[in-house]
Amino acid sequence: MQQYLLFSPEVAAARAAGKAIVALESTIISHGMPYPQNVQMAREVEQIIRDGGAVPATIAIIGGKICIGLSDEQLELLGTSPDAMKVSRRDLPFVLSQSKLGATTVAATMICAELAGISVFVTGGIGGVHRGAETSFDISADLQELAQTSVAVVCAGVKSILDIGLTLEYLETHGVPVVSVGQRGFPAFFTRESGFNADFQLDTPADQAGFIRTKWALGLKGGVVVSNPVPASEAMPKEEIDAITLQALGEADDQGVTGKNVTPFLLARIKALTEGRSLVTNIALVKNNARCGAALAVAMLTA
Ligand code: PSU
Ligand code: MN
Repeated sequence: MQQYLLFSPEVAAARAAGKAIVALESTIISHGMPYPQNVQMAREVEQIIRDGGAVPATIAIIGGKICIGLSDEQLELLGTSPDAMKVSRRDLPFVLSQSKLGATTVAATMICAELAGISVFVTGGIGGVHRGAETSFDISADLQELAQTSVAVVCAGVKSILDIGLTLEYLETHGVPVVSVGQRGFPAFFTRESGFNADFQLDTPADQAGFIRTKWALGLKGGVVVSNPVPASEAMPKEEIDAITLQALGEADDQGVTGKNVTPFLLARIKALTEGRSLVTNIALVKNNARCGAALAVAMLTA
């Protein structure tokens, strides 16, 4: 597997020095946000991680390699290429063997991070069980990955475009612990509360790192969801986002949007329907997660 990995000079140096490294996904850049905010967000998030004492490793598939750590030009390429593929677990062999440009989802980024020996990964929101999954069968591969791949994923919970209750049930069935930071409630991405609780509240990076180390030391493979609520000053009004989510879901249904296109469609529609305000919140919560993830990665070194 190592033959497919290509480390950037910054990440290679961090590995050699035994520094804390934080993985970042690239679907959020190519399919989650519009240009140029996507590339600007990616650069700022990387800097927040550096300022937090860790080294950022944004992951993507370029030129037949799993790139761990990207140059400015590579970030720009991902942010501007309309043909960048959204790559989940099933797509990895195709993009690699065909030397396509691939942006990795939470699932694929977890796989690549584990291969690269990186145990902490920061994103915005994870995929989950979609509303109506009992007929569509639409359950994100992110959940299966959390069940089997040993990487801690720092996120702001899951969006209310998903069925949050069923997502938590699925994670419980697969033995994936959901930890929350600073509150007991499990956050709903744009808002701080979802109406559901996380399994465990662990506020300090040392406690989070101790929990994660203990899970893996027991031989309990798989991920941990570290859910970090959006700062109150940046959260969206719940009534507004709920109404807009319903409208976007209706439009997806009417237009027959299915499969991997569902999540990008909903994100783009919510952004348009909120006149860009959802994007401001989205960027703020990713940055907030970057601070949390950098501190966690540093704490993992001594846990
Ligand atoms: N949630 C977001 N922004 C995103 C995604 C999810 O707020 O960009 C992306 C992530 O890459 C996640 C993927 O892994 O969508 C899930 O897609 P799907 O629902 O098709 O599994
Ligand atoms: Mn899906």
